[in-house]
Amino acid sequence: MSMTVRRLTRAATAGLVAAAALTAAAHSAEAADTLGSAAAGQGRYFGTAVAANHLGEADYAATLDREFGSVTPENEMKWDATEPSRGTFTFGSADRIVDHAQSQGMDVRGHTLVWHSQLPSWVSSLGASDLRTAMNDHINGLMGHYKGEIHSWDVVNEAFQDGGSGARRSSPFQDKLGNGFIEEAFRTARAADPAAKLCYNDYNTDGVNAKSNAVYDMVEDFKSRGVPIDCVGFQSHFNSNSPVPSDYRQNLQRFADLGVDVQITELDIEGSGSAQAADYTKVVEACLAVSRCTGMTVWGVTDKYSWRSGGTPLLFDGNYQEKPAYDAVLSALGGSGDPGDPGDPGDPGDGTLSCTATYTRTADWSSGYNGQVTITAGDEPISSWTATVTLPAQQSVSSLWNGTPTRSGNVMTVRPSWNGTLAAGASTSFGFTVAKNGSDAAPAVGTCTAS
Ligand code: G2I
Repeated sequence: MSMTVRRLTRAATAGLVAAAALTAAAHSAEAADTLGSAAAGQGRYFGTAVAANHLGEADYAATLDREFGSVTPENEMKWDATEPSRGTFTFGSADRIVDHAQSQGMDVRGHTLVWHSQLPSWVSSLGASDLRTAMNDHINGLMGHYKGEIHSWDVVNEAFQDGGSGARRSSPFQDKLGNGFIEEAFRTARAADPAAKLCYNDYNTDGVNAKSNAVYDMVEDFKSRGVPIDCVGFQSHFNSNSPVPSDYRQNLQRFADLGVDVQITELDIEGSGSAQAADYTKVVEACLAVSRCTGMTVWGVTDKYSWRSGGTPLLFDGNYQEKPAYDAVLSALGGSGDPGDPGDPGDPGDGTLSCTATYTRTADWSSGYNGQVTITAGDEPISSWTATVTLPAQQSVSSLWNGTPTRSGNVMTVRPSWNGTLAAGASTSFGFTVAKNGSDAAPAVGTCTAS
């Protein structure tokens, strides 16, 4: 799509955005807060990563449109998606997301311009001088296409190595252009769209450590020499191996003190129930405690489409029900839930019996693993539940506890043993041991039904 056409699209959608705002205002007297509205009340945005191919799913779009004020295309703006061969730009999927966001009055984060991953092989095979030109052309191509339409761009992503060294990561850009490639990318980006905030984005930089120190030194150097940088993104992918750091707030604050905004850009936390909810609370509270922490983005709408779906790391389960983590985030943002909201566990309900099932891997060894499925009743008490677990073809279950399985091929239907009765919002779980037989893939947990 040409620049002109994109501008027309923006103008045409302005009317729709105004109409959506009116509808929202008309509902506000009785409606609960949403993540986006509660965050806006704190002067922050609350966003999510979005995949273009799910926008046609009604529940996905409804949840996205209701709850979030900002979107980040999960893969659609990456180099392999936007410039698969040199000089040929393809914006179809990214345009769908940007158009959808604009029709809902949402901001868009651009992710990402210069990254070693999802990089087409034609880029990696260029010599230094060609690579420099290609990098700048790519930045100009994307930022030009979306000029004036992107709130913040992740200009450079993940340029530092993991581990203790604080060194730069080896990549075609680093290896052929040297340290200066990051600075050059930011200077090119500033000229391409002066209105966009320019961010450096990375993971395992959420606490104070050698990697975040190295990024800190770079930002300090950029600020002292006038290299244009406006923000630092902290991806914040957490699980038991990489928990929310105790010095998270302190780390965000020290970057903010350098004179840049900080943003939580790809938040997800593996787990379930109250432990996951408590971790989400820590993250939201850390951001709210830092005045230059301008917003948070979770890395997906629903657990079922997460890049770590087995770890159920998001705020909505696979049936788009609000998880305890959702309630925790909303409350940390100062919002209040709707007492009639069937997604709020523990709320008085409308008589509909429901339950959700979430899966976690609780132990892992070379030939097998233990899985656990947590069943949580909806907003009415239930006396029984049924959940299905579909195993990858090679795998087999050797034992199962706290549930009664019936098996059909690789699908197990599990009903309660002693634990069918659950109060509204209460949970139980069953566990099982699996022989991998060469496949380490996660099982799929189907819809929970309650009676
Ligand atoms: O890995 C998690 C994130 C770490 N920070 C940068 C982010 O850009 C990154 O996102 C993930 C996406 O969530 C995944 O969806 O980046 C992955 C690739 O590096 C994405 O996975 C890819 C798969 O590897 C491909 O096989 C698939 O074709 O998603 C592609 C599109 O569905």
